[in-house]
Amino acid sequence: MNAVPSTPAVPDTRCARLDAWVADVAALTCPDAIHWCDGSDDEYRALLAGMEADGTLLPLNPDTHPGCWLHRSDPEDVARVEHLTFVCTRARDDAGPNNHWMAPDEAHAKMDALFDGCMRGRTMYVVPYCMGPIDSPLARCGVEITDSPYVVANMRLMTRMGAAALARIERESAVRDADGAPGDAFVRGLHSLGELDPERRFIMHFPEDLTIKSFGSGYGGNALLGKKCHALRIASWQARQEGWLAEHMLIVGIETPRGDTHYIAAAFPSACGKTNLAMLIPPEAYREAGWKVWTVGDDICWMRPGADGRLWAINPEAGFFGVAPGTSAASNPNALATIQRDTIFTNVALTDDGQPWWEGLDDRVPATDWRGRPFDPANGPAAHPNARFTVSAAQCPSYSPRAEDPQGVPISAIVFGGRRATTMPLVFEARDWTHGVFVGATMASETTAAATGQVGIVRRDPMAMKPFCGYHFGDYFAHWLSFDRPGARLPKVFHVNWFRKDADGRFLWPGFGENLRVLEWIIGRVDQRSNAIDSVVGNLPCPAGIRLEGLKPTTGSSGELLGVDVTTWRTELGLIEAFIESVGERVPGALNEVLRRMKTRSESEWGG
Ligand code: GTP
Ligand code: SPV
Ligand code: MN
Repeated sequence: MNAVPSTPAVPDTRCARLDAWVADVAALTCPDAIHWCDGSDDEYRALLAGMEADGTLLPLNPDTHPGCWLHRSDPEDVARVEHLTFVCTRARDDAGPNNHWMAPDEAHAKMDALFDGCMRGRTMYVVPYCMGPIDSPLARCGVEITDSPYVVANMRLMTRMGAAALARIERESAVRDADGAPGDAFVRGLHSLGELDPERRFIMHFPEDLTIKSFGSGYGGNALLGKKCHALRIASWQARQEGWLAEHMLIVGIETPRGDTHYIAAAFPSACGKTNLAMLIPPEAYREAGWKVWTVGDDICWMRPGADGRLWAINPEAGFFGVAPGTSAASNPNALATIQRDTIFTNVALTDDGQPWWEGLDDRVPATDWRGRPFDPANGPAAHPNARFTVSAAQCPSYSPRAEDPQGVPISAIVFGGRRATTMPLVFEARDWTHGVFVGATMASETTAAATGQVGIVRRDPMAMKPFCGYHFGDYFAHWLSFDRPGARLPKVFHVNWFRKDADGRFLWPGFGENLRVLEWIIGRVDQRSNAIDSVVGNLPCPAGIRLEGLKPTTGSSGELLGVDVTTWRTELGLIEAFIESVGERVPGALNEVLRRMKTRSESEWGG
């Protein structure tokens, strides 16, 4: 057991609904103790000390990585499990073909049977948290009940957790009660590690009741319920009802030499470069000219139209749960600087002097792999390919002062992108909002290690939300289209692909910091400073539109990188059509119309 002092076991907040729920959960799960988290430093220190004592956390080298810890998860519990993740709406169709569905009654019964008595011998933690700046009208609160101190520690880094969040919940609940409004002012999340048995692992969402139940996993998105479960699956449902958007997007501010800052929101699927783009360091010539990059968020974006018609966005998170492999002084120096202290590493390797290590960091040879075995290349990579770091965003050198702004930041451009070895050019611009929604709705990407299952398979991943949209994709596309209304000043929409490869499998584009060259063209389009060529696919940069000087010559010609190949695009249009059909009749007619026009035009320009 750990050394965290327990506050009164009897719930006594000023929110009767919260008290009643906590009492019900305690009666079901039978914990030995209940701890209400206040989010204080003392509490955090005690949690860490308890986990060090029972081996859940190993301290890392205090000279090189003060306040840093290693957690080794169960080897069968290292990524999100999409096939065990359900959306449980009363009407099956509301979950859509994009979600696994179970009837709410059946799902509750199944989960409650698993939770029955599952916290015997354990402490139950009650974790009030706020997604977004605590005083922001765009922020939303939740309470996660969990028996994992590792989850509590991660939630403290990833959210605004503790007393201030509870006070907001109490205040908002009182207002709701006074108004006689139905339902809760907070999202209820119940989580237990169970026995970590992959056969008894489920993540269930009840968006109609703002409720999440997750059993049998201690891994990130399955267990830190504020993140994907609340801030994307439940929030996307709430956002549709309330007229906003909850998206799998980074938010980055690009300050130009003229002194203006454009905020860009970008949706790339899991492990496809959001953290890297959010923390980008400009190439030297750009730095010298005065370009600066400000990180607002690296994974989730909540945005809503403001009084001025623009979309205003907040990052609901307070920390980064980032992919470790591939992070280096060359690829992402800001991330590397962020994680030198007070960071929890999960499933990384260790050097012989107790420093965290992963593939792509440097050319040292690790002593121990992610499972704690002596490193042997015959066992595969030393760090798990989905090894992660958890760290407070405030430690990031490029963290934007605007990240804490309760009003959020205005979005100038929305960028969609994925991992595509072929077909997709480096960048193109959508013709208008409807075409932009089409581009997002039909995007695809090669799968990565962030979810269990085969890696490298091209699948449609609309708006990078395939695993995260809490309702029917057809309704989701219609919701996106609905923002185009009188008075709206919507962002321009783009698609990028950093991952195009040559015939030998090498990336054609250097990526990382050099991606600013593409963002410069994008900002130029927003400011009406850069030109474009109209094509079937969308607006492409003019040959000299993207500054390539100073780049190492890549293996491909710029035509291969920037252009559109007719044969592969004909195939792509066929795949897009099949996907749209698979989503079914809830797909808005406007998207079918975009496809029809693209096909007609491709026939006349590319030949039948
Ligand atoms: P989630 O946290 O899973 O949602 O992922 P993410 O989109 O934040 O992914 P992240 O930025 O951590 O990128 C993951 C992988 O993509 C790492 O292995 C990076 O090295 C690689 N990567 C990121 N940006 C680029 C790029 O511009 N070019 C290339 N070739 N690889 C990149
Ligand atoms: C992702 O998989 O997109 C992540 C990591 O950001 S997790 O929180 O585990 O979902
Ligand atoms: Mn993500």
